[in-house]
Amino acid sequence: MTPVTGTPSAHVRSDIDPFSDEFLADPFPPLAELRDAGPVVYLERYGVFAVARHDEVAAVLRKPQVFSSAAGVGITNFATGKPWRKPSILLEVDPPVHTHNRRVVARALAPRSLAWLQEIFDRRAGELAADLVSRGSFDAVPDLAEIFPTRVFPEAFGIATDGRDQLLAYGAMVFNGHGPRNHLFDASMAGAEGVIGWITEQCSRSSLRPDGLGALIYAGADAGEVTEDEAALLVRSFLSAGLDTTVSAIGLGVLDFARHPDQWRALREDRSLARNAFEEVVRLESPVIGFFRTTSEPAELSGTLLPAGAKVLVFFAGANRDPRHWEDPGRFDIRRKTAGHMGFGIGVHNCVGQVIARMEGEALFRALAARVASWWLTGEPRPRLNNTLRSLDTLPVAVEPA
Ligand code: OW7
Repeated sequence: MTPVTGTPSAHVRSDIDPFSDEFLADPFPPLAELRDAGPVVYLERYGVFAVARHDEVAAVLRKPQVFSSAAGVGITNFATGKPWRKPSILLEVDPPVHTHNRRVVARALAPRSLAWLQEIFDRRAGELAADLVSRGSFDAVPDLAEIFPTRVFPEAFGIATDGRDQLLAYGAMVFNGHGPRNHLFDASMAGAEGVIGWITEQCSRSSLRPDGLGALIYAGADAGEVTEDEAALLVRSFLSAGLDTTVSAIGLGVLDFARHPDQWRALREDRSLARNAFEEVVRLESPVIGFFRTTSEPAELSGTLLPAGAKVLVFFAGANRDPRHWEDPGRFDIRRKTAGHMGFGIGVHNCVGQVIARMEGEALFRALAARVASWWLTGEPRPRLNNTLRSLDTLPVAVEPA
């Protein structure tokens, strides 16, 4: 089953398991090990290759014709294994199909559609921040990180606004679904039928408010660029990738600030740093740990020969803390030059929603900076394990009002 017959000996082998609970709870020490082991490492346990250095991550992502997404960007090779859901026509495709579909999606995210979003985000961020400050202490995961994106995204996109639980449950399935069929995947699939039914319903034209971003995807169907079924799948991409990712970044960002009061003070003194602060959180924390590519032909990568049909795990989280590229990569520095980080990926598949993600993060950090003088951790934060996403399960905090 593993397409690695004739494996060259040039690459190092490792028994690190990137889908174990220990790895997912804190991936950075084993990622450092993988970076130091070599530019390309063979993961014996799964019969896949991995890259965790900045240069190799960038090199793979810049060659989509050799390092293909069409066999899936999870560990399952669609040539030999069955995807758990109908493949995404945005994420799990290559050019030219990808180029065409992405253009339809990108139109919905054009800047002219986004000016009114900033207004919604700022207003909702202000309301939420004021409410939390008045409470004094709360759990920054369910009461903040999970609330904000699940409130503003459905409002902006034009779907039902009471679907928080379904949206988060679906995101957990989608991101666990890129890993092996382990206990995390199985647990996230509990109650899948109802959740998938709800999501599928939201993807139909009739569920989308005509003034939301989602309706702009169906404009592509009206123009004959995609079929009605394809438009529904493109909407599904937004509901798959647009919630848990921002929830994760916001939760981890609050934790970063709680642990680094000097950085919070800097943001309070100059709120125009909010945008770069969010970017630094995405770099430092890498909500998406990594995705796979599959070689479409034998390929050379930093002196290592990869056979055709090989899965390569591309660690964004490794690249984002590679000391070969970053100065003091583990330091949270909201003034840092963050350009070149891989938190949104790079190349043709780079995050199509990153403009919205940044707008959400910036709006929330800015609103909090205006109202929160300081953060205290009142309990131990706990990670929420997922095969592809880093996030928190609980983050008990108290805030001192500004
Ligand atoms: C999709 C953040 C990566 C994703 C993730 C999961 C699903 C999809 C996209 O982007 O359905 O296109």
